Amino acid sequence: MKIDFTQATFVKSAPSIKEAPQGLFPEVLLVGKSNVGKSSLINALCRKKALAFTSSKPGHTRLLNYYNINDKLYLVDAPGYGYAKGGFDLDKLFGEMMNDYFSKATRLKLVLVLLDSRRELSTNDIEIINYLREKDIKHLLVFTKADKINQSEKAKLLKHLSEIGVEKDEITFASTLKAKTIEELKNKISSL
Ligand SMILES: Nc1nc2c(ncn2[C@@H]2O[C@H](COP(=O)(O)OP(=O)(O)OP(=O)(O)O)[C@@H](O)[C@H]2O)c(=O)[nH]1
Ligand SMILES: [Mg+2]
Repeated sequence: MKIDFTQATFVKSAPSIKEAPQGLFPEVLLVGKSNVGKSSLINALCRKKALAFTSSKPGHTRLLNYYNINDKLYLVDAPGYGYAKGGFDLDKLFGEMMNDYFSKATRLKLVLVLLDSRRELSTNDIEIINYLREKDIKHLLVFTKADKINQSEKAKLLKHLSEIGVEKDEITFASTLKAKTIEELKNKISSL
């Protein structure tokens, strides 16, 4: 199935899955550490500059944001984790919101786990990947900001991933600056 990602509209921001839109379409959820590039990736996929709100400061997205893609699927932008400031604990929000989400989102088809190409996986990242594996939820590890690493850094990362048992077809690299990587990701999403 070919999905036209440029036909994208914002549907709503939900403080919890209770307020999510009626489950008309299959859902693809994006999760990842705050500032990893979730909202930017949505904009790149949809070729829109400001469909999803991005920020250079972490902790921006605090709601589940639903985007309707071509009346074929919802992309769901989740708050990031790994960031606490000013009495606001993003990890707590993420944990509670996601527990609820995973138990109720019956149309969830795929989780994109975003990881920064330049950083090692955090404990949070590994916990989420293990959780998805245990629950048998289809997922793809998307290494973001791939424009910031060179070939030898990429090779090193791939070696590390293979050592910790991550399979090649579980991984994709993405950069908002490299259209080819965005096309590849679209094809992977469409084929699922
Ligand atoms: N060089 C480069 N920068 C990127 C890329 N993707 C995102 N960024 C930058 O990373 C920063 C964070 O991006 P966001 O998309 O707001 O990150 P987020 O994961 O939605 O963050 P939260 O909503 O806080 O969880 C912004 O300054 C983006 O411009 C990329 O592929 N390459
Ligand atoms: Mg965001």
